Amino acid sequence: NGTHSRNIYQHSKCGSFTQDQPKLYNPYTHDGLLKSYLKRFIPQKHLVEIEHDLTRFGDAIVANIDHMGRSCELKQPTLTQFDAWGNRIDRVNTSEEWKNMKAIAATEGIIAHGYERKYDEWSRMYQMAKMFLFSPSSGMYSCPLAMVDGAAKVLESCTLDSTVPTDDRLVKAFRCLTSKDPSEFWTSGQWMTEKGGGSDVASGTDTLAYRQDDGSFKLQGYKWFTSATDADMALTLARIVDEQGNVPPGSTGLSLFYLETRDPDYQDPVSGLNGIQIQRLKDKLGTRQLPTGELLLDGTVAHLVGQPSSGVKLISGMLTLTRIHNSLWSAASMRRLLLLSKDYATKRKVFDSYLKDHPLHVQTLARWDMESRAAFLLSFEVVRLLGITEATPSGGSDEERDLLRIVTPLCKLYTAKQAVAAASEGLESFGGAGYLEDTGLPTFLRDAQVLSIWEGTTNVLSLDALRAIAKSKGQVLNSFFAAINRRLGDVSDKSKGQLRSPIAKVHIAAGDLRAFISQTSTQGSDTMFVAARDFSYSMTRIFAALLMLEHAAWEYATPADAHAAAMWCSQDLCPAATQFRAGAYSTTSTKLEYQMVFDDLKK
Ligand code: UCC
Ligand code: FAD
Repeated sequence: NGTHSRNIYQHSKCGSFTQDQPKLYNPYTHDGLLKSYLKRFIPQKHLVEIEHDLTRFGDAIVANIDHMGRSCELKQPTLTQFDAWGNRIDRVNTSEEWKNMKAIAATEGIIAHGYERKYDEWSRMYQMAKMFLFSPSSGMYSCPLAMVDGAAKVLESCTLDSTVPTDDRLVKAFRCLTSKDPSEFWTSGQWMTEKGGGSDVASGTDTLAYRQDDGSFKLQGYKWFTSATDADMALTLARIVDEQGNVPPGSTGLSLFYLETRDPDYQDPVSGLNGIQIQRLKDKLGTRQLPTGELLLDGTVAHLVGQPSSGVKLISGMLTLTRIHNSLWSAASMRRLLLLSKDYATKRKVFDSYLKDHPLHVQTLARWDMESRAAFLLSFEVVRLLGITEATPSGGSDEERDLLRIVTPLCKLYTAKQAVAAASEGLESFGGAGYLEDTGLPTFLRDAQVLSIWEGTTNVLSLDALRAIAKSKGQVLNSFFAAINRRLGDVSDKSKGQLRSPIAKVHIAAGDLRAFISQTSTQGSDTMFVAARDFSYSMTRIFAALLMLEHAAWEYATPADAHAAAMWCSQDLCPAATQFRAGAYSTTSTKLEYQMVFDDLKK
């Protein structure tokens, strides 16, 4: 009674138990959703080749790349501003592993596949599937790659536009951004944020552009957040000063510029930089693998892209791509941590059973799984639409283009929030181990938090969804509801009555959303602005419900797919209508909310 047959606590012995750690499996072959999704959409003639490549790449991730990604977190970038003799050199020091990520990205064609379009409209799906596998193991290298993709998209559009004169520099930059040759491959920055504003770029930007005799410009300004400060080039915004010294104000006063950070024609003889000083690197909660800096532009030579005064509109093309990548990262990090947690549930024993045999733990994982499926399906739907608009002769139908425009901000804002919640749940699923730095797990939570901030915050993207609706005079909404109705009908036909109840819930939610829109439209635009976030959540949940049901109605779907869809549809799919009925957007409520929030600041 209470005696031990042998003393295991002796001298240096610390007990005989050690916990088996979670194992990373091939993230392609072990992600049933990704595999089945690609099988559902990609024609067999392409699928064989694509699957082969993704399986090989998944193996490489397990064998090497994931460890390199972890090293990027452990060997964070530093800035050396001065040399021993007092010269300003502004050198960003990055690890070998970080540099190797660039080479891997090039060789694997992680950007190139999207532009070579070898697999027609499915090229984007292939490219983004690779990105999906790479992201959580890339040591945040997927951030510069997202900006590479965004910049390539803008430059491709500009160089294809016959109304804009072809600029050889832009053609060369596009070639480098989409190259598979590591010695030629370039990364790009996206410098939009200044001290005065990251959301309200129009008010925040005071960088000035002075025209030079050779047609180029010199920039003077201060860029407050620049990720991947080691980039080869950047797209940035500035205001062109006219001959009288006048500076155009507002959004339409902004023009888009292209610059090379180390342009051979304009290099500082000591730092090698093109009129740029790196003032400091940001000390951040997460994304610590990534050098994010503050840049002083002092005579940086840059070249106008497109027409003057159309900077915001042009850079929106970049935002579309980076927002898609943000969604993809959200979904990928959710799925990756979940895969680790699933494995851990088979290894960790508590109260005499493995975690996998505790139904409450399984339910926790299943709810997280459901969220990750929705995030995945939303992200890949946007990718699918992007591929159609880029690589089909018609450029897609009006409905497909409208959906791409509206679902991009919705998907980014919703999946980012899901990723933060999932990362928190994910860490908890490992108990105390999830909180320990040397497990590598806390990185998931730290890095997830940025997803809802950069590339447009949740509120700003909710307002972008309203912008898309207003700009199209409501047409994108018509397309949205038309797609919901028609595609739900297809699901109903295919599923032969099996998904009747969740389908009915989506129809009801879509009806509630329509009613909400017509009721608020009679109350003026203020109501819609206050409701913007709930409205965006409603559209997203309804659209994700459609996607989950479509996947569940596919001929090779599993009962788990149907169950996940039913689980998703049993939540409040239209919180805007629920809140509206509760009076949440009334003037009285808005005034009281103001008091709730700010009364404490009164003396
Ligand atoms: O955070 C950043 C980089 C982080 C690192 C990269 C991570 C990548 C993901 C990685 C995953 C691992 S870069 C900074 C990101 N910044 C933002 O996202 C800015 C947030 N603010 C906004 O989005 C605002 O809504 C603005 C700046 C776009 C709004 O500006 P304005 O001045 O109010 O704009 P307007 O006047 O409404 O729009 C100007 C024009 C209009 O076209 P026209 O001239 O034809 O009427 C708009 O319709 O731009 C058009 N436009 C758009 N077009 C505006 N937004 C869009 C859009 N989203 N799509 C298409
Ligand atoms: P603010 O605009 O001041 O927002 C503050 C709050 O106000 C937010 O909660 C926002 O949702 C809310 N808000 C704003 N407007 C409204 C509104 N109209 N209605 C309701 N609510 C509103 N930028 C770049 O250009 N390039 C980069 O490479 C880059 N890298 C970054 C890297 C990191 C790690 C981080 C954290 C940021 C980076 N950014 C970069 C900046 C980022 O894009 C901005 O921080 C972001 O867009 C938000 O802008 P802000 O910081 O000015 O916040």
